[in-house]
Amino acid sequence: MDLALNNHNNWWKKSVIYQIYPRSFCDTNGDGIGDIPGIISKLDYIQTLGVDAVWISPMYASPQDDNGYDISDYQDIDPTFGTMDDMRVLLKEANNRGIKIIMDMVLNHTSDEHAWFLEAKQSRDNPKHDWYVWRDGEPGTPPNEMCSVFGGSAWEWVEECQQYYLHQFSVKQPDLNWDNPEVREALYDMLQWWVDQGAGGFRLDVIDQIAKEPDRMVTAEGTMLHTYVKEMSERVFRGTDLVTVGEAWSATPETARKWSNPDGSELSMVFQFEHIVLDQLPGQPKWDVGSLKLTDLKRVFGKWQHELNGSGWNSLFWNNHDVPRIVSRWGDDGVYREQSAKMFATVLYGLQGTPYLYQGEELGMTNTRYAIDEYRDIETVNLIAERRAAGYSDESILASIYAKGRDNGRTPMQWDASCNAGFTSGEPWLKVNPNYAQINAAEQLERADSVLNHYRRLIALRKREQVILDGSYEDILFDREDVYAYRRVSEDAVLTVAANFTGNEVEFPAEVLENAGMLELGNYADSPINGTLRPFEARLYLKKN
Ligand code: TEU
Ligand code: CA
Repeated sequence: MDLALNNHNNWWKKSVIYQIYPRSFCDTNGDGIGDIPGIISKLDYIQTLGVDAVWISPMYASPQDDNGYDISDYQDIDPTFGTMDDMRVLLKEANNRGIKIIMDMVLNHTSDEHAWFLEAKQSRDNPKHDWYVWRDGEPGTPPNEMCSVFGGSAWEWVEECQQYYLHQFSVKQPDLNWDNPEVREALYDMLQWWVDQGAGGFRLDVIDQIAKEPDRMVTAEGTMLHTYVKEMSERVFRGTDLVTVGEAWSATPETARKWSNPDGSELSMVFQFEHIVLDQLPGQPKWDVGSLKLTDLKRVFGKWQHELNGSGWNSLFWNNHDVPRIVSRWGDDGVYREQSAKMFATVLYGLQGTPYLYQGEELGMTNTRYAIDEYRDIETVNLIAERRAAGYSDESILASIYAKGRDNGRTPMQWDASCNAGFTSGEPWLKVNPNYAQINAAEQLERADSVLNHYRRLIALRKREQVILDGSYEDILFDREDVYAYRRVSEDAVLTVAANFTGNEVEFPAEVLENAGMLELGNYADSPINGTLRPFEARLYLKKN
């Protein structure tokens, strides 16, 4: 057996990480925005799920242009969410329950209202000027064609300096200059400060973009990238039991073996999106909607399972705050909502890697359809303006937003059937999904066959069964476009998963039962039908040698 897997420092290989989007989690003061006291009040709920760590999207001081991913002070909490004292209570209360808190760190950029940038933009000879990325140019003629992820040019003119600054994201998110050693030192000190406050780890936002080379139009995987990440790791992470997860849209299995090298030289694991963009049309923006081909999903999952086994570590997820809800995307958010939600869970939780459970996913929460002026996400708001100006109809813009808009995943958590789903006593910052009377935590906690209880069983299973951690992976009947089946094999056990990705009854592949053992978990209350998989049916078999 892989020795590294027994190392206590690798606790996160056996764990499930719950992600909280704090704005939408639980509001305690009636201002319509979730807050830290709200998170504290739900720690018992989180503990019930059996997760070991919680990643919380940014709550630092911020003008909230990108809901906190624009930080104006890394070492303070935004009044929207509470105070630093609230944060200390949260760290302590979580710790008392054996739950680690993973801080979401945005190291690629700050807010344009961060003290560093306020100084940097004053003049070219300000000591902080070089902390950001500047290029000369003429007003109206940016240095090159680089575009912001949220639309428009990635360059913004500053009159005082007669220069442009780079912003890969919104104009209020200027890029930090990692080539300046003072910047790196300041960030490492700040990270260390959070370790001293009791943080259990870090999720590193767009970490693959820190070493950008704008003159070559390079954003991800710049020449110095892994040198900087190694330096950061050496300074802050090494020899600790922190979990560090790098968000890297650009990652390939090859680069992932660097990011998550088992020697600990970079990060614990990589968080990459190859499987989750498979319904994107090649070369097209995410807004042009395609469909999923199941064999593509198998190919991508299989590739990552094989290529990282023993040489790296991956994150497993269907949802986060940037993507639509999986049941609405590739499952069924109507009649078979519960079956499809449990099916996705079953397929994912049998794989090697660390699963991430995004708030509401444990309830099978769905996408929403709002009026065009009810969306709040900066990416969506910019899209509406841009596409209207380009002559698109509101109807076609809405079709894209319904399918891919980030607010789909950001509607308030559905706690119970009371007004506003028990999320707030006030006016929620983003409308609550109207289906909360049917879909909510209170109801699912009580019901043995709920999506929530299915997740609890899967999380417990992962803790129990070593084969999920280190077994080999093989596809069963790869070519089938309706059924995903695979086998994980170790010396002492075989775990087999078979799942119907369609809303029809399909033929159950007999090959699944070769060496499969007992049915351990399924997503239908009544017993399986021989030779058939029902709509979105998933079965998990376990054999102990
Ligand atoms: O996301 C990185 C990122 O590239 C996404 O913005 C992604 O491209 C987009 O959602 C696709 O439409 C991280 C955060 O997760 C995201 O919430 C932030 O907006 C972004 O970084 C900037 O910090
Ligand atoms: Ca609040």
